[in-house]
Amino acid sequence: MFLIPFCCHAGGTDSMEQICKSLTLNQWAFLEHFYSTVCTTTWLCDNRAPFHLTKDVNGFEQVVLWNPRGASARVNLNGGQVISWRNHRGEELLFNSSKANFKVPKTVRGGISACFPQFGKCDALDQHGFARKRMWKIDENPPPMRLNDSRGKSYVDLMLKPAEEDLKYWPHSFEFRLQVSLALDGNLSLVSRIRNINGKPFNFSFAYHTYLSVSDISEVRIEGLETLDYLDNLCKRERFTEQGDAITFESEVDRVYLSSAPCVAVLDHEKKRTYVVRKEGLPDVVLWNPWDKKSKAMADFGDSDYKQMLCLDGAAIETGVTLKPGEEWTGQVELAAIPSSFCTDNIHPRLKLF
Ligand code: TA6
Repeated sequence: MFLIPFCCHAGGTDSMEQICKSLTLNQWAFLEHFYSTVCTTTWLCDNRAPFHLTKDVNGFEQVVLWNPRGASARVNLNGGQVISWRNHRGEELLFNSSKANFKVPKTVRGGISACFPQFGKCDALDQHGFARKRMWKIDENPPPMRLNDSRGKSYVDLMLKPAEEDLKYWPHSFEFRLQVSLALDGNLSLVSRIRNINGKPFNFSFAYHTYLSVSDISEVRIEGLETLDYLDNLCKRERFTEQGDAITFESEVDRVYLSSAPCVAVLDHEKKRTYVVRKEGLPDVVLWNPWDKKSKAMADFGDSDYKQMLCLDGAAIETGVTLKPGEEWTGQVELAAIPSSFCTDNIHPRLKLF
């Protein structure tokens, strides 16, 4: 028993998964007690569970987060990209393309990346901005967050400042702090804080480009976007109103839903799993599936990969965000993956508020 926290701390990731699967309920109860008392007071005085800095198989730096039940998340310092989120059974919840290239330090097609300072491709900036292409640093001493309950969470704080090259195309100084955390219940949260340290106001758009793993896209239903207006990227961003009940997929979808409620659910019938995405500071939602034709046109995407994924991004796109000098913006998402013996009416009580 006592080995488990130490495995976690020392980064024995594979054996940790094996050990977690073999634990009885009583052992879990003991472990939780152990974490909330002994570990947190002897290792870290702020009650957080430790994170582990490691290198992936290609030698790139990666942060591993574990929770005491065996859920985990992996964050690449390159791109500040969350590349994996697993539940306590070791099941991967994020999609990574079967042709994703992990060998070069660039954005991997999959996972979750923060798109900043633009979502899409409007001007000289790269598609979805440069933040996901830069090397992030671990921020050892971030300013405290409003209402941040770090108890029992495993989390890492990352930081990005503009490179010389970025200022040529987007001449605004900023500090971008990203906290990725894994809670005791296995929920994954990303909190971005972007501060204007420029002499002038600036405007940006933003999205957490989130590739969720699903069993079969034809069996998936989205709830929480009914009756909303959306911009259709397949029709030159023309504005439409969603007519149907829950959204299902039968062909390519590439839309920005405007001003949605804080909760959107993805119901995966085959897996009997529901993802609930809760967002704050992010009025819009991007929904994307490339379907068969576009899949074949993407070099780093398998021809049939579209069947096992969809992107559902909490975003601020239509009006973007304007920050005056010295101002800071916060945008966050919390992702939960819960069994589908669940109805939409229960979304709100089952998820704690930010
Ligand atoms: O709306 C989502 C979208 O912008 C699509 O148009 C598609 O291009 C997709 O994102 C791809 O993004 P990625 O950066 O993952 O290639």
